[in-house]
Amino acid sequence: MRINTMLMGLMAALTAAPAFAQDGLEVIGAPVDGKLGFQPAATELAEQIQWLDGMINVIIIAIVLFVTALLAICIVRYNSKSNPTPAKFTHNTPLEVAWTIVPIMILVFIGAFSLPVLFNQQEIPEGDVTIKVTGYQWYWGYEYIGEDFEYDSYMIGSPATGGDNSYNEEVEAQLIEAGYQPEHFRLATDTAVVVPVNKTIVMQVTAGDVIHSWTIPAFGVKQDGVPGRLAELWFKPTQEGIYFGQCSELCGIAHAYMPITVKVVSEEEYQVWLEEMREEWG
Ligand SMILES: [Cu+2]
Repeated sequence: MRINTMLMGLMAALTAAPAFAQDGLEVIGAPVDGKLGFQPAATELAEQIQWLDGMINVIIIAIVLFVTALLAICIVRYNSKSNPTPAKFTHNTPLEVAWTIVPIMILVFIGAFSLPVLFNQQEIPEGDVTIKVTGYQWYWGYEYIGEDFEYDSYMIGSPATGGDNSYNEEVEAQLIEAGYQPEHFRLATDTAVVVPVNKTIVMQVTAGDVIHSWTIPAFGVKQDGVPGRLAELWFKPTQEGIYFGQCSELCGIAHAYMPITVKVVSEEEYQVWLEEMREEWG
């Protein structure tokens, strides 16, 4: 059954046409049905996080195997049948020292690798582009700092785009029209965050009503937006494409319907987009 499902998923993945949006951008950061693991890493931060996850997983698996083996040895060798007269000692100092020091060393080892990643995330560099994002019930507002425009971003299929948060033919038509595929329902938005590739983007994250959370998994970033506070995150996307995220802090009845779409474009395309926005809103 499980193998069947996996095979079917594989078949679907092999036969599906690559998802190209209207403007020639490929959808890179999106959840895929039945897939395991992370979305492709599109920033150095995401690469570091995914490497850390893999490394810690090796340690976890080794510990699980070791403890399971100890348990199995005890069950087989020291049950009442094979070991009718148990030993009576209660202490073994070298052993106790070892099982205190070894875990400390493992934790220090993990910390030595995870803390630099944490600092890299949390130390916000000077941004080439700074965008203030505000979470609302249930959409996102974007303000490009230093520019005269700001705009809101609604899920395609939400009431703001004439839908009722459910999927129907009209929504499908809107998705195709905007350059997405039907499977991008609940991920694609009517307007997207547009940023240039290989540039440092700083997002100032806040909220206007309740707590929301802005994330793009493929960038390895996630930050709660708290009303009255301004938090920051940063990323430097290394690959042009379309990336999706979803509000990640339960914020009310339509929490599932306020996705995030980021388009990473070339510097030239970004400048063209900026000009268009300035003309439209300036
Ligand atoms: Cu939300």
